Amino acid sequence: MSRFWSLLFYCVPVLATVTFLMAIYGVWPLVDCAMPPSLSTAGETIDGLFNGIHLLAVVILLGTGGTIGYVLWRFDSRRNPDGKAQYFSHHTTLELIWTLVPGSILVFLAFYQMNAWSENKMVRPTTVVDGIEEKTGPLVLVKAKQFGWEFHYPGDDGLLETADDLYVEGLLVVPRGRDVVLQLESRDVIHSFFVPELRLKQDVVPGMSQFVWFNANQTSEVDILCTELCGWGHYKMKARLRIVEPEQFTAYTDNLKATYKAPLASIAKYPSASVAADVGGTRD
Ligand SMILES: [Cu+2]
Repeated sequence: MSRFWSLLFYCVPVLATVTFLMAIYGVWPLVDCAMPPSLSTAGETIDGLFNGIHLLAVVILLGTGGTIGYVLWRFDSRRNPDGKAQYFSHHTTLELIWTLVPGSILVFLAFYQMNAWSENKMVRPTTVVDGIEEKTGPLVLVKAKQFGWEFHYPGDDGLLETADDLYVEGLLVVPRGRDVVLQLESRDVIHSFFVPELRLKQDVVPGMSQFVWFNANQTSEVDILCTELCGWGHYKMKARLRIVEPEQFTAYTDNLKATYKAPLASIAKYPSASVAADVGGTRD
């Protein structure tokens, strides 16, 4: 009976590894269970790191799991009815090995991924303005709230967080082939901005302005998800990301400005509506 239990428990890591590998390589029935194809110029680097670290973990798991499996099978009570376990309190050489080997792997990974981390998380892309290189300003201000996303674009002044900002709920439109910087803010609780196709994920914390950036290498339309359990409606906190050609993006923002102003223009035609305009204030 002890052999049965040993095998049963041993199945857990084996099944975990097998299903994980099946998902990564898209083996039926786990097709399309892993990350979707990348739409970001950083995708190759990030996926390379992910797959490399994953492969390393599989090799370590097979090594340690294989050793445990062999010991369970080779030295069980049925094969060794008179066997007695050897007792020793510690083993310096073994302890050095299992400290130094994982330690050096982690130190290696820390240095190996440093450039990818700094390019994607620490050092914001720059733009040259009047001969001076400066940090690229945010293209869109993203405001997360229970349970949706607002995307604020600059108005005619080209600046965010001014009175003529325009905002759209649930749809983020950005240009392809350009460094896009987003400013993330929350209106209430902690949310998390996640676009799997861009390999981009960032917690959105109330009271903080955070910047994330990407460069999309093709046009597409994908989901934006919240990956922080932010309340009862967390499951429905979604939006769409539409990546368009740069000229389509300009047309989109121009159109946004034009349609946004339209109601005020029509209000001006009707004298009685001017009261409403006074109460509501001007919007630009
Ligand atoms: Cu949320």
